[in-house]
Amino acid sequence: MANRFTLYGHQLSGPTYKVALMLVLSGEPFTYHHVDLRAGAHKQPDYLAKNRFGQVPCLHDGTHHYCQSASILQYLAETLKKFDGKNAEEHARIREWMFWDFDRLAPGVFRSRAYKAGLRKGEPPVVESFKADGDAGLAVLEQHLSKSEWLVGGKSTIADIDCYGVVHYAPVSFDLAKYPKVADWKKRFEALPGFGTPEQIVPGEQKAA
Ligand SMILES: N[C@@H](CCC(=O)N[C@@H](CS)C(=O)NCC(=O)O)C(=O)O
Repeated sequence: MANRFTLYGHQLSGPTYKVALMLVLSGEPFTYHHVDLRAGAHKQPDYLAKNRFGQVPCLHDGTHHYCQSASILQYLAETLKKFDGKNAEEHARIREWMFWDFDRLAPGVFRSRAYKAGLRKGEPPVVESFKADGDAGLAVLEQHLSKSEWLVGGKSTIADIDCYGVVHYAPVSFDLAKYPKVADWKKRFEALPGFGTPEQIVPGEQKAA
């Protein structure tokens, strides 16, 4: 039988990794379509019909296409009833982390990784400014995780999946020894059943149904 979910993405994409993580941690097999960003496949009409923003990831659930990784995580949490908050307050707290992540944590960590890998070029003050943003974001996480094991409530939720999908790439440019609580949380997250690295769970190319 064909898989219910099809993920369109790229192996080097952090937001694609977040959605793949949610699927594997939820025990949901998925079909995978590699979107060749270098060739501009994400700006072609057939892909724009799936994701109007022309970005990866995009998830098809058998009837509709969904985009924006944080929104996809919420959709999956609601429909699969996994990694979700248990009441309105927890849902709000989860959203707070996810909105904060893309605003304050991801730019510093992802950009610093791209500079380090030579995928982007930047003047030293710009590079340093993204590095400082990443450190500031990690310090916020460190502070919160010194009080609790998971970001919201007493168990792992999509808030953890969302932020982990960024922190996974932090060691490329940041010294996590400076953030021991974040390092412990990262290890706890990596011990969740089904966990995999991007290389393990996001294929480089196609993955059939
Ligand atoms: N906010 C979006 C960001 C997605 C995003 O930035 N995707 C990148 C790859 S990591 C992309 O598709 N870049 C190509 C482009 O924006 O043209 C999400 O979380 O899904």
